[in-house]
Amino acid sequence: MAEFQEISKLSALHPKPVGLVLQYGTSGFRTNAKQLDHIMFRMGLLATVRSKKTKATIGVMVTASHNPEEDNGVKLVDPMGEMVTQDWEEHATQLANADQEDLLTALKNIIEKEAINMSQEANVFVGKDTRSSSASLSQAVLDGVSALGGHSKDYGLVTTPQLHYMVCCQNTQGKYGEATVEGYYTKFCQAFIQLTKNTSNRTDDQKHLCLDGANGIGALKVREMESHLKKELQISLNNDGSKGRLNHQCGADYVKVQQKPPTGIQINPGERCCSFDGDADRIVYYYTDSEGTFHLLDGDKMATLISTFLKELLTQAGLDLKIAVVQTAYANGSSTHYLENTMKVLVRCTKTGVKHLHHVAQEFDVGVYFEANGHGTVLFSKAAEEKIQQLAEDTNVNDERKKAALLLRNTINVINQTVGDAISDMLLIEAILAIKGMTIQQWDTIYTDLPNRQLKVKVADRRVIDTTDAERRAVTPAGLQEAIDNLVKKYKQARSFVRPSGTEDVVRVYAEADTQESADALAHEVSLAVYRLAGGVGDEPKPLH
Ligand code: 16G
Ligand code: MG
Repeated sequence: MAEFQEISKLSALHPKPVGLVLQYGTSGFRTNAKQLDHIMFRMGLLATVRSKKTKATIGVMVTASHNPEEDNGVKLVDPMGEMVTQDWEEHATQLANADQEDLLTALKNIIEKEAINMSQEANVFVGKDTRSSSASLSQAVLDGVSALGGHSKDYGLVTTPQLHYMVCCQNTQGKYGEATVEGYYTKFCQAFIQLTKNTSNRTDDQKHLCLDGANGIGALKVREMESHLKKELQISLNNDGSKGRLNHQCGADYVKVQQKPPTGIQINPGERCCSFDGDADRIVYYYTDSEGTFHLLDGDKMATLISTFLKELLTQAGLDLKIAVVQTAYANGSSTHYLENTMKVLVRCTKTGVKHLHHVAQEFDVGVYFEANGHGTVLFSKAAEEKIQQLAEDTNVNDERKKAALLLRNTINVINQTVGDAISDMLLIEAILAIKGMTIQQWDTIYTDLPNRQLKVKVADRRVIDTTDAERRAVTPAGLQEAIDNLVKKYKQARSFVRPSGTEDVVRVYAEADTQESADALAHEVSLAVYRLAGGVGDEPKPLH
């Protein structure tokens, strides 16, 4: 076939370095940008084939999120804006690792296995972040698409969630919104303005938000969006990319991991601040108090605020819809306790990685999902959306129910349901705080986080650790879980688990307890157990104090 000849010719321009093996990991391929040109070309091919298979538009996003500037990566977006399915992740790995001369065979294998009709039209949307390597890498994706005769649309610089949104808009024939950045701003900002319009006594102080854009794409896009907010949200944008380096001592990951404010930002006591990550699909909030102590409000705090707000509205609206919060093992024990025992909200725990949370959230009428690190959104079932819509239009309901239904409808519209979205999450949180007339300090005191510690342990092969129960228990190596159980028993309100990282060659250790000293000591002792029982390499882990 003609198209295969074209591939042979073009793939020679995007050769695979001999011996390089990469895996489609938790969020796609990610490594030093210099190693990715062939991967991009091949993902262009794969996205085209996936488009033919699903008879829908597929997205390809070039980004390495919170990684350093010199890295890059790529992830595929499925028709409804969700992450590509697991079996196609395997196809991606196969195609990426085929030797240059075996590429056609690998591609044909996928086509055959998936029974693809190659005469079907294909359509691929491509987006990229602000990394200097992203321009040529996204061109390689486009080359891959055209090598197979697919149509492509290059959105250029967009956030990851914006690309997810475009794909969903396109495949729902505009029902989700218009597939342009302008359409994105209009949809989400209009909903925000509707939500906050009856909170007229907001002062300029309350409307003010300090934002750390991680020197990345999120900053650029917030600047573009600002006029749509009609001063109802006044953002002072820091780390906007004009000076600092991407993700360098700033951004959501830095703030969460370091538990301190980013550099390049002047924070006044009590001021509400937030940080995006490098592709704007993660957000965390924070403030410093009058004593200069830093307070982080992470994904768990956001999930709690959002689910409380939604549960109250559902009650006021008299709608019997099933709401749940989906978390991972990293969720602070206090948040889970508060949600289950005070809020009486159903909580489900699942494996790390957005796609797992997204999947579980789909089981409920209203599924609020957040990772502690700030990845998350809310999903509404079709039935839930319809019920809310009907109530909002019903002329025979009392004012309280009506008001709640209208707020719920606008809440749905301010949320990017395709994937966690820092911009949309920010608008949602800002709207809730405005409606509730709540300060960030008041939000923070809903519950108090248990002190916790995360550590990494280097082992010869992290795959020796196998986990179960949403990564909360280790099945192998033998004796490890028993050792952890015995260590946990020594401390109050303690919990600990270990899991192999999906993005780094390490084993991650998490511990929480009633005091920071206990959490630190427990994390260290568990690290030692991992080192001894799971083939630690290098020096033995040292105590933190
Ligand atoms: C990826 C995931 C993130 C997860 C992290 C865990 C997506 C879009 N991103 O960044 O959700 O928290 O991996 O990393 O799914 P780890 O396996 O190294 O701990
Ligand atoms: Mg990200």
